[in-house]
Amino acid sequence: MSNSPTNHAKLNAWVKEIADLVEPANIYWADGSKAEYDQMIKILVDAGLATPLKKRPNSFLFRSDPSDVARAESRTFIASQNKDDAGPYNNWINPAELKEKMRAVYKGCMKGRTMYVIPFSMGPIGSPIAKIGVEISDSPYVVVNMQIMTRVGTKVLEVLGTDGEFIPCLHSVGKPLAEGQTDGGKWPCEPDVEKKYISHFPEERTIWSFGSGYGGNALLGKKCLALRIASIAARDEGWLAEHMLILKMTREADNKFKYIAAAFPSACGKTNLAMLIPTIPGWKVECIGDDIAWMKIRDGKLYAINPEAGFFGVGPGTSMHSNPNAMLSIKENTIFSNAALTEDGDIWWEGIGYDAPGKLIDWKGREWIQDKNNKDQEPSAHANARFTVPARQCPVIAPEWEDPNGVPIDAILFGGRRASVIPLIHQAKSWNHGVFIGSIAGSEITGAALDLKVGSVRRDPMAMVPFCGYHMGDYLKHWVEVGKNISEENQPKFFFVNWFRKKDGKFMWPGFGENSRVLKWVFEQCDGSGKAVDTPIGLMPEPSSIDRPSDVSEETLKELLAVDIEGWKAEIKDVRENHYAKLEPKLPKELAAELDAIEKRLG
Ligand code: OXD
Ligand code: MN
Repeated sequence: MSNSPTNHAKLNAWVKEIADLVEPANIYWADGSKAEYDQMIKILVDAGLATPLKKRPNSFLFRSDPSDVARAESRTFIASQNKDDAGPYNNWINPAELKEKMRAVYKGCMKGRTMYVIPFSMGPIGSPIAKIGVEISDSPYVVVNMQIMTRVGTKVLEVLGTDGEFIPCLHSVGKPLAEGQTDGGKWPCEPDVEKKYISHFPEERTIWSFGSGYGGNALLGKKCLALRIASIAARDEGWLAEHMLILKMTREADNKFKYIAAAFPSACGKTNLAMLIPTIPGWKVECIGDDIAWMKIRDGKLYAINPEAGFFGVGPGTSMHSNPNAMLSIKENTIFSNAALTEDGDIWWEGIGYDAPGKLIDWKGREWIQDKNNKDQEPSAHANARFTVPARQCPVIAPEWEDPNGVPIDAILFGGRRASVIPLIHQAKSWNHGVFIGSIAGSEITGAALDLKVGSVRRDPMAMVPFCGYHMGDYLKHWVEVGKNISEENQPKFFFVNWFRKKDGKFMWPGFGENSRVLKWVFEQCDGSGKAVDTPIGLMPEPSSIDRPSDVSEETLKELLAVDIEGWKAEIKDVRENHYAKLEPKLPKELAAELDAIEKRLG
C-alpha cells in the first residue's frame, strides 16, 4: 500500500482487501493532528454539510438525513456462528450469509469518495486496559467525531508496531458518487432502513457497518467496539465492559473520595449524573466518563477506565439547570448534530432553558419560529440531537480521568425510570445480590410504543440489552464469576437508585444536583459511616439518613424510602414469568437462588 504509514502487514493487507472491494477514489490515513481536523472540517463546510457557528469558536452544526438520526437497533446484528450465543435480545444472522449480503452492498460503495483509515485507541494509548481499533470509513464527519471521541492516529500505529492486535471496523455511508457528482450539501447515507447494517462478528472480533453516518452506527469505537465486541472480549478474558458512567465523589472535610460507576438505560440522565454539581455543601463530584466503563481486576480490586475521550451527549433537555457542566463544556470546539440554528449563529434545542431567540432553522433546514401556544408544534431540534465534545473541556473532569491504570471502583449503581414500587435507593447485601438487582433493572414503557403495554416494565439488565454482544444469560453468569475473583472486602457495593418516582403525575424527587444527597449515603455506606436498616429487598437508609432537599416533604421522603411489599411481590412475579423465563436455560443458578430468596423474604 503505497501511502501507508505502517509496516503492520496484517493491517496493510486488510486495507488493501477493503479498498479492492469498495473501490475508493483515494485512500487517506488519519494522523490525528489538529491540521487534519481543520482540513476535514473545511471539506465538510465547503461541501455544504457543516455550518460554522459564530457564537461558539471552532464549532459546527450538521444536519443529517431524516432517515438517519439514531442508532438503528432493528438493523444491529450479532452474527455469531451459533444462534444460541447471541441470545434472546440480539438480532442474529448466520455470519456467512450476512457477509455475502454485505459484500454485495459494499462492492464499489466508496466510488468517487476518499477512504479514510482511522487507527484509534479505546482508552489511554498504551494502557493495559486499552484496546486498539482501526476504522475504515468514507465519511469525514466520522473522522472528526472519532478524533474527539477516541485517541486517533500516529501514536496508535506506534503502539500497534508491526504485529499488534487491532479490531477491524469497516464503515460506509453507502452512497457512492458517480464521476463529477457531489453530495450537493445533502447528508450522504442509505435512506432505506432495510439496507442499513450494523453488524458484529464475535468470533472474528470484527465490525461491519453500512448505510448510516450517524452516532453509534458510524462512530464504531463507541457502542460497537467498546460495548458489543468488548463485552465478548471481557467474557473471554475475565473483565467487564459496561454501559456505565464513572464519577469521583469527594468529601471536602477530610478529602476522602470514592469512585462510583453507574448503569442506566439510555435517556435516564447518565451524562447529567456523571458531572453533577452537588447541592449539599462540602461535597464535590468530578467526572471520569459518562457512558462506558471497562473494569479489570488488579491487586484484587476492580479498576475502571473510561475508554472514550469525548462525550457524545444528547442536546435536548440539557440546560444550565439540568447539566451546567455539559453546557460549559460545549462552549467551543464542539460538533453539533441535528440541533436548530439561530440567526446569530448559535445552536438551540428544546429544554435548553431559554426561549428560542427569533427565527430559527430547524434540524430539517426549514424556518422555525417558536409558538408556545401550539402544543403540537414540531420540535426544532431532533430529540436525539447530539453534541460531540472533548472530555477534557468538562470543567469537572477528574485529573486522573486518563490514568492508564484506571481508578478503583467502590460502588456500582443501577437504575431505570420507574414511576412506582422501586424506592429512591436500596443496597444489595452481597455481590450476587448486586448482580441480581442489576439484572432486573428496567424502565417503564411511557408511550404507546411498540407492542408493549404502557406501564409495563421493559427489562434492561445492567442497561446492556442493546449493547451486549452475546447471550444475556451467559453475560449475567460472567458477572457472577467475576465476583468470585474479588475478596468480599474489596468488592464494590451495589445500589439501585430511582430518581423517577411519581405521585399524581408529578416527580416526587427533584433529581439533577439533588441526587448528590443520595450519593452521599452511597459514599457513607462505602466508608463504613452510613446508617442502614435491613429490609426484605436489601439495605436502606432511614429517611433521617438522607439530607432532605427543602422542596421534598418529610412525608414524601418517607414514601420514597418505603418498601411496597405488594408492589415488590408483583415485581418478583413479573421477573420470574416475563424476564428470567426468557433467559432459560442459561439463567445462572445463583440468580435463580436470589429470586427465590427475595420472594421468601417478602413473605
Ligand atoms: C447512547 C445510548 O447513545 O445509550 O449513549 O443510546
Ligand atoms: Mn449510552
